[in-house]
Amino acid sequence: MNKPVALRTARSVCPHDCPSACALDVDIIDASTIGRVRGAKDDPYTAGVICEKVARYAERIHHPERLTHPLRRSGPKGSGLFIRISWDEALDEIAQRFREIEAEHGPEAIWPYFYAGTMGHVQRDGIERLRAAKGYSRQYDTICTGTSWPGYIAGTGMLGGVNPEQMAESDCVVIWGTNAVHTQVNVMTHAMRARKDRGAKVVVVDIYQTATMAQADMGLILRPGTDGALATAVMHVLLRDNLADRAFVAKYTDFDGDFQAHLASKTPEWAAQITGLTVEEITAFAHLVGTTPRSYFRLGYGFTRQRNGATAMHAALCISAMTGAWQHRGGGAFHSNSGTWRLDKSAITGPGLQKGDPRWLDMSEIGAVLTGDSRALKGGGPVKALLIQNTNPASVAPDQNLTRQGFEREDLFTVVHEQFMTETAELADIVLPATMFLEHNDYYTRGGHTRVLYGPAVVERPGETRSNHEVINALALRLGLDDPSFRAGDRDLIAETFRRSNYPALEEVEKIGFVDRERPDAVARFADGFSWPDKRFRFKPNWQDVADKKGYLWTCDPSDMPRFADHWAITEETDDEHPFRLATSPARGFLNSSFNETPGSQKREGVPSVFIHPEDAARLQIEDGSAVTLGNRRGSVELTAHVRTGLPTGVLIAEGLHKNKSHRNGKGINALTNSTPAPPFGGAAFHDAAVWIRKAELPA
Ligand SMILES: Nc1nc2c(c(=O)[nH]1)N[C@H]1C(S)=C(S)[C@@H](COP(=O)(O)OP(=O)(O)OC[C@H]3O[C@@H](n4cnc5c(=O)[nH]c(N)nc54)[C@H](O)[C@@H]3O)O[C@H]1N2
Ligand SMILES: Nc1nc2c(c(=O)[nH]1)N[C@H]1C(S)=C(S)[C@@H](COP(=O)(O)OP(=O)(O)OC[C@H]3O[C@@H](n4cnc5c(=O)[nH]c(N)nc54)[C@H](O)[C@@H]3O)O[C@H]1N2
Ligand code: SF4
Ligand SMILES: [Mo]
Repeated sequence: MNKPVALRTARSVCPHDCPSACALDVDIIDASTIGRVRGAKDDPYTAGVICEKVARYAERIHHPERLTHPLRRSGPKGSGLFIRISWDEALDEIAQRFREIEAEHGPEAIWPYFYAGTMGHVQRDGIERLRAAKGYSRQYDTICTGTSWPGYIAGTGMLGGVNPEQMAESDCVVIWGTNAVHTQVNVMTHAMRARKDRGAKVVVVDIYQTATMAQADMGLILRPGTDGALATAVMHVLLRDNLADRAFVAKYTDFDGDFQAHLASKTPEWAAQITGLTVEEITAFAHLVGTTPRSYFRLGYGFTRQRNGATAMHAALCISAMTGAWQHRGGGAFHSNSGTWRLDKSAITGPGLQKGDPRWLDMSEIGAVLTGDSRALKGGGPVKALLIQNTNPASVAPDQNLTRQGFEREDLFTVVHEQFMTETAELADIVLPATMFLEHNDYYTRGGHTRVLYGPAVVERPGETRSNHEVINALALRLGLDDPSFRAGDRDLIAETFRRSNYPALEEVEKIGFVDRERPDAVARFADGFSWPDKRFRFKPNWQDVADKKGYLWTCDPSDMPRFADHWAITEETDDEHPFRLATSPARGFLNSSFNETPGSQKREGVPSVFIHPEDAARLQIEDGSAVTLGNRRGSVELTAHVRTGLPTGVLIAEGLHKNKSHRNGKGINALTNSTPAPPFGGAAFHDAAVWIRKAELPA
């Protein structure tokens, strides 16, 4: 067959929850058909490179299983039996049920629930406007950034760092706790430029030999949840061997005798015991960053998905302050630029419409919330209705069996607005079909670079799909709300947001496709001081100050936390019954649970599998390809063993969120993960679970 010829190329933005926020060039074949998707060559961060799953986006947008009509459940919950209904029937029924529930139980019995399916602000966050105007229960956002952001802010005082394009000018790029080849391929573009052009060293810190580590000059494989020990030992060596930048430390940080005394016992020998690294590895890493002024610390999310993730992030970040890397072009640290956009989103989220002061329910604890845990419900009444957009909690949320039990409640009315019949949609009473990014208008931010990008509707939508924005507005009007924002179009809210934010006008932004929010280099590297009142970087974090800055809610007793940058031994430890530590690291072909429906990604990822070290496998008589069961107090999951080296003994890695039904017992990997909020402010410790493994009773 001949390849279809593109009619034109449209500029767009990848909407998915990946730090790269790539600028895209999309081949448009006809009014409703796309062809190849490519990374924009003229975008400095995208630099012509995108991941293969988005390059094949035609598979997702034109997928035969896309939802195209509203549906009403016609069998028991979760049976998958639905009948087609009209939009009017669907919206009338939702509005009526919401009104009844509100009348009987109050507005807090309704919980709008959303996350990051699209990262466009109008389509993602508009649900907040409806929530505010009705006084429905609030959502405390923790599932992704709950530990990492506070950990970073605890040091610098704000969420921003040196422009990641400068990785290309670094002499040593430290990729810490992120598998960038899988999760944000553009980090590799810039890091590899530095290596090619400048002979830069690339260091990767992870808990197994990832695809990213395979490209590194120095790979450090440590035991899960021990990054704080590595970081403090590195600082010990920097001080011991006179490699700390004493002048920087004196001028820019809160370094004092107490912290120095604290580090005195954090020897490489001490850290070797905890991390499983050798003294030589720890010392060599410290010497490398201590003698390379232009060291760039690219700190990821992965290592913060341990229960001690917030303190681990802070400790890793501290190395850059100890070496003074911040002063040098190509050096410094970076986690996310999400604190730099200076966007006033009130036109979208409607804080001025807020009714009452409803409770905050932690999204990561959706299982506990829906099963009536009074702590999770903040002492209030049960949740009787869910309105879900943009997320698939029946797959992605921790403690899946508890989550599912909640969704199966007969007295819970669940509405799911989706592109596909996900595990969550299958558990709904009403399913609404959603548009995709090329079918609606929005603007996008992500923490991985400096630009805010615009993505217009460029193809016709299939069937009766509607955008999130349209559904929120239609529901709001049916629920009697009359704010003009509920009659506005998506472009109106974008234009108004840009206006309130003192951005260029939408018409201007449309012409070039982006607004660059790059901050002057000196500002990005805190040359005038860090973002605390005394302008000093904090080795001694004050977590209450972090909470005050961001409105975080405490989930632990502050006095239980370490005083200084440290290793905090609170991960889920192994015992005789649960001798393995499991991490659920990301797969290359999937993005959380998105793309686990596309043929190309399914082919790349194969069956759900778990990596196990040859010694562990031999002891348990597990062979490569054996069907295995993993379990703990929360549940059990069926996987296929993949016996390989490149991970410590006692550690298991299960990459990716396969469909729950791709597992032999229909339970996804999150049946094993823990939803107890991580300290200090919540968050899900997805890579932190103690489990047992054995040969399965079910055949492979
Ligand atoms: N292909 C693909 N891309 C994605 C995603 C995906 O699922 N698939 N998810 C997207 C989303 S929502 C996000 S937030 C980002 C997240 O992207 P990342 O920042 O890369 O974070 P994670 O994917 O959680 O994990 C990254 C790495 O951390 C490692 N890790 C786990 N525990 C530890 C530890 O204790 N110490 C250290 N040093 N490393 C540890 C894991 O093994 C994994 O290799 O990626 C986004 N991009
Ligand atoms: N075990 C384990 N679990 C994890 C993680 C892990 O590393 N390990 N990672 C966690 C992280 S970092 C995150 S951020 C969460 C993410 O969890 P989610 O935000 O749930 O991410 P996705 O699985 O990508 O699901 C997004 C859903 O939104 C839908 N969607 C996309 N665009 C639109 C739209 O415009 N409108 C509507 N209505 N729907 C849309 C997609 O079809 C998809 O089903 O998962 C977490 N879960
Ligand atoms: S998923 Fe990430 S790397 Fe892939 S196109 Fe989207 S933003 Fe770029
Ligand atoms: Mo995430």
